[in-house]
Amino acid sequence: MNKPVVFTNVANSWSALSKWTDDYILRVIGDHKVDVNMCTFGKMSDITKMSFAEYYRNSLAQWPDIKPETLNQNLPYLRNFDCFGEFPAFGDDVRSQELFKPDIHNMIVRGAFIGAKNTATHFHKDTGDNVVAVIRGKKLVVLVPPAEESNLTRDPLNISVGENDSGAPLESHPSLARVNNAFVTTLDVGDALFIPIGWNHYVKNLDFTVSVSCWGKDINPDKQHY
Ligand SMILES: O=C(O)CCC(=O)C(=O)O
Repeated sequence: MNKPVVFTNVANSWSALSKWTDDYILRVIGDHKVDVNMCTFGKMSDITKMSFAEYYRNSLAQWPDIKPETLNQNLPYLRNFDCFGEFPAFGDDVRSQELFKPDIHNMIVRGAFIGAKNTATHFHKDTGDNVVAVIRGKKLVVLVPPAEESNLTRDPLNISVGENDSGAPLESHPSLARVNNAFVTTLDVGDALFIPIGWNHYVKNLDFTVSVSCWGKDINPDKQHY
């Protein structure tokens, strides 16, 4: 399948939804050091290490010590955190891997994205099919089909789109000015979005959000499924 699909409420039965309380997450991960992107709207390479507990508590509190005028440039974001590899106790709490067929996707990679309201990930495309599932919070996702990739203008310093932004409508956003068919959706707790390989996507957290991305890859390049 090469079209995005929203699976509403698909994750409602996963134990993560009830089990991953602040107390539980902080107890399991605690002061483990994590790599955090310090400039959501700047260079993706600006990474700093901090304790998970410090990161998580500040994200919940919307980073009270960062000055509001620099908040959008400096909002830290913990992306693709290997919580399943580092903390096997989380392993079965999320079941998005079961949405993939092992004969097509013979390698599964999972990572958590945990961020304050307004944290975002620039337009990019993945190296596998992806299911993004929301465990807590709400996400805005903008998808651009492969046929429109050359119409996308990548402007990492000016990517803010959607709710609560400067008010510019999506169509007039500089990155999308030449795109004819962008798809926009919001994902609530329990929802999951299938993003096919090759589709560029921009993702923004509309609240403090915990989500899990699950990539299904085909590591035999001779097989063609798409
Ligand atoms: O949740 C995010 O901020 C980004 C997720 C994403 O882009 C992905 O899983 O490829």
